[in-house]
Amino acid sequence: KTSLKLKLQEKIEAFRPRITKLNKEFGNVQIDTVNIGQAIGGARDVRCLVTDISYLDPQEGIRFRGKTIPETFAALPKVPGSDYPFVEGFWYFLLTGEVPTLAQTLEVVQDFRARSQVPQYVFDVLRAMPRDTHPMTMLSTAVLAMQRESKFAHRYAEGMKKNDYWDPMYEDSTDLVARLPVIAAYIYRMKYKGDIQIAPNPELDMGGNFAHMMGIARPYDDVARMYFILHSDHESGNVSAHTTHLVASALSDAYYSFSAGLNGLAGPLHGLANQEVLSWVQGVMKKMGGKLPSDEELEKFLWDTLNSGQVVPGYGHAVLRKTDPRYTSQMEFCQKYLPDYPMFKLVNAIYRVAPKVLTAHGKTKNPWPNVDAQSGVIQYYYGLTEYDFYTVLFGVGRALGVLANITWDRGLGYAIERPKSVTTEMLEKWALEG
Ligand code: FAM
Repeated sequence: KTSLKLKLQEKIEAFRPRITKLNKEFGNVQIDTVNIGQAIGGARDVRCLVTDISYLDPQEGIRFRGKTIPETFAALPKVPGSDYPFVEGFWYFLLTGEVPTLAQTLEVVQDFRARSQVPQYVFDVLRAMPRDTHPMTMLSTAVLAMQRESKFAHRYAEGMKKNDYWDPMYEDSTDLVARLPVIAAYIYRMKYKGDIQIAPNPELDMGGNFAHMMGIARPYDDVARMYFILHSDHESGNVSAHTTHLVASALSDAYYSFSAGLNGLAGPLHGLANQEVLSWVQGVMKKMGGKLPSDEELEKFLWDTLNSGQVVPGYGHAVLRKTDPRYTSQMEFCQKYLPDYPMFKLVNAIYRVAPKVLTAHGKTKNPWPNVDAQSGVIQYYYGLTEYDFYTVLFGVGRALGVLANITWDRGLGYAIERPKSVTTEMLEKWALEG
C-alpha cells in the first residue's frame, strides 16, 4: 500500500464517527427549507449534499480542502523546472486533506505510472466509432468500456463488508485518473493529428506526459498541470460532480459513475461552454477580419447573441456572484505568458464589456466570467486549436475532484441518493394555501 492509501485509510476511519454522530444525534436539525421556485428551478441553493473535498463560496469562489487556488498552487510540491505543482500531489491533497512531501508525491507519480496501461479493446472501441464523433462522446464511451476492469464490481460480487467499499473504489478511481490522460491524448491524435500516436514517456509526471503524448512543446506541460488542477472540483452540486456522486450512490463503480458525470459535463450550459467560448470569440474575430472590435462593436456582438436567444458562453454561474477565481488565475497566466496575444486582448475586452451588457439585459444573477471564459484562449495559443476537444481537457481535470468525492462517499457509507418529487397539482394546492 502506498503512503497515500495508508493515509487515506487513517483519515476515513478517523472521520467516520463525526458522520455517525451527526446522523444519530443531530439528524433532525434543519439546515434549509425548499420552496416552489427551487423545486421547479433546478434546486438552486438547496443545501442537501455533503462533501469535504471542496467548498464554493458565492463571493470568494472555490477552496480545495480549505485552500484557495493561489494557496493550493503555492503549497504543493512543484515539478523541477516548472512553475506549477505535480497533479499527483494534488490528488494526494484532495484525498487526504494534507499537503504531501515531495517524496510522497513522487510515490504517487510512480503509482500512476504503474496503473496507466489502457487495455487495447478500449482503443478498438474508439476506432470503431465514426471519426467525426464528438471527442466527449468518445471519452465517455472509453470510460464505460473499461467498466470490465472495475475492482469494486468484482469485490462487490464476491461479497464485501460495507466498511471496505472505499478500498476498491479508491483503486478504480486511481486507475481511472492515471489512464484518462492516455485515453484523451489518443482521441486527440486519432481525430486531429492523422492518427499518429505518441507513446507515453515513463520518465514524466502526469502533466508532462500528457503534453508529450499530445505532441505539444513546453510550457504546455505546465498548462496541463494548471488546467487539470483548476478544473478538478467545484463542490458537489454542479452537474458533473452531482451526477458522478448520484450514480455511485447506487454502488455503481467509478467507471459507470464517471462516464455518467462526463455526459453531464458535455452539456452546453456546463463544461461544453469552454469550447462554445472559443467558437464565439472566433466568430467575432472572423466578422472583424482579424481586427480587434471597439468596445461599442463588442457590445453589439453581445446583444446580437442575446437577442438571438442564446447565452453568452463563459459568463454567469449558478452559485458564484463575482468573477470566478479560476478565471483570474488563468488571466494571470496569460498576462505572464501571452500578454500581447490578440485573442487574449479580445477576452479582456469581453471582460470589460459583457458584465455591463448582461446587467442591462437584466436576467443573469451573475454577470461575471466563470472558468470557461479564459481557458480556451490558453489552449489555442499553445497550438491546441481544435476547440471541439476542450471539454475533454475539462473532463480529465474534473475526474480528480469527482473521483476523490465518490471514494470518500463510500468511505463514509453515504446512502443511495433519493430526493422526493411532487406533482404540479400538489404545488398549486400549496400555492393557494400560501
Ligand atoms: N448569457 C445569457 N443569459 C444568461 C447567462 C449568460 N451568460 N447566464 C444566465 N443567463 C440567464 C439564464 O439563462 C436565465 O434565463 P431564463 O430565465 O430565460 O432561463 C436567467 O439568466 C437566470 O439565470 P441564473 O439564475 O443567473 O443562472 P442559472 O443558475 O440558471 O445558470 C449558468 C447558470 C452557468 C448555466 C448560466 O449562467 C449560463 O447559461 N451561462 C452561460 C453558459 C456557461 O458559461 N456555462 C458554464 C458554467 C461553468 F461554471 C461550468 O460549468 N463550466
